[in-house]
Amino acid sequence: MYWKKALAAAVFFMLGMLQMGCGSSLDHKSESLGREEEEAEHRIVVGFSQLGAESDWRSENTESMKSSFTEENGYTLIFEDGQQKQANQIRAIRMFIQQEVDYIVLAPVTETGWDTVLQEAKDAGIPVIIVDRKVDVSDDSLFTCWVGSDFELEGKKAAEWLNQYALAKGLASGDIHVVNIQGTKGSSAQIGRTKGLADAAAANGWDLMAEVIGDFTRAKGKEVMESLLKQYDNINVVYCENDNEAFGAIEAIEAAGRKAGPDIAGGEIMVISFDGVNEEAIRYILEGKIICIAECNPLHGPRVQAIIELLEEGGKPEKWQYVDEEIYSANETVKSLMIDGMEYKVTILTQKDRE
Ligand code: GZL
Ligand code: ZN
Repeated sequence: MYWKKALAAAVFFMLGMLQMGCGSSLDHKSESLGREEEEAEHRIVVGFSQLGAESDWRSENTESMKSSFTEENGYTLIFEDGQQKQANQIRAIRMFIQQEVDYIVLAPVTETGWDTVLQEAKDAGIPVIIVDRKVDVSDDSLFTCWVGSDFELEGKKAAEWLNQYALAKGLASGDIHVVNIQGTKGSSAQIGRTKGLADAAAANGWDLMAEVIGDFTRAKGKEVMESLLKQYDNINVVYCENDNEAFGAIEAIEAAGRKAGPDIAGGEIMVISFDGVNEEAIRYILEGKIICIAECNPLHGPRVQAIIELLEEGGKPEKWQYVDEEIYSANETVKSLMIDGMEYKVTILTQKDRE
């Protein structure tokens, strides 16, 4: 009876399909789960202790690290925000050690106080890569290598820009009345940038009236500038150790009825800054509110990834890896700087840089 046979065959076939179907969907599920676990096993686990989220620079730096250490690139990133407190960063490093990560990346909030916890990482056989600011440790073998900026050079560039500007405008050095709104006390960026200005002020005979901590934040920059304007009526240069402090300081300058700009002789207050990571900073430059910015490059992600890949292949990365940086202005008075025998061209920004 053909149709019965055909029906039986069809039923048998259907059952088989179902069996296959549900079986394969079950297999598929456990297979894909297994594949995921298998891939996870093979991903390199990186514990990143970021110091905080205090500035635009910091956000760009975090973004650069997160977009480098993705699962697609073969990594599992464990990200910890230290909220600008060293104790939180030390706790995060100890957690990474417990989790037996493959690498630890540390962006240290300040330079000192890392010896003990870095020794613990070394004893656990976990390489540590330092990014951005430096650590001041008794034994440099406590970290594999460092990637970041030459902060003192950044300070020298900004201060030399001011020196060339003053000379070009015929400003007497005694007529430069400058205040420094400093970054987080004890951070490499603060130490280097503060030294750059202080050495130039001493060498050029400028009146460096105050050095006050602004902690790299907009709020603190504004607060500090308000009190400096109450304290001194002859400030004509404000040296801010990052853009967020400069944005705050300019708010305070304008709230006090003054103007941020290049015309010192006309009573304007010239603002010098660092970073230059985003649109807002470029806008301030184009408006002349910030007269020059010594760039600070936040994009450490790809560099750290290359270091880890080199280490994975048994290679030995350079111990100190400095990133290249420019100096920006929209003011054409100063076109290049000579510092320690090296020439640095000033990048002159124009409206077309807005696009
Ligand atoms: C510099 C970095 C500084 C930035 C600030 O590399 O440490 O910290 O200049 C940031 O904007 O807060
Ligand atoms: Zn495998």
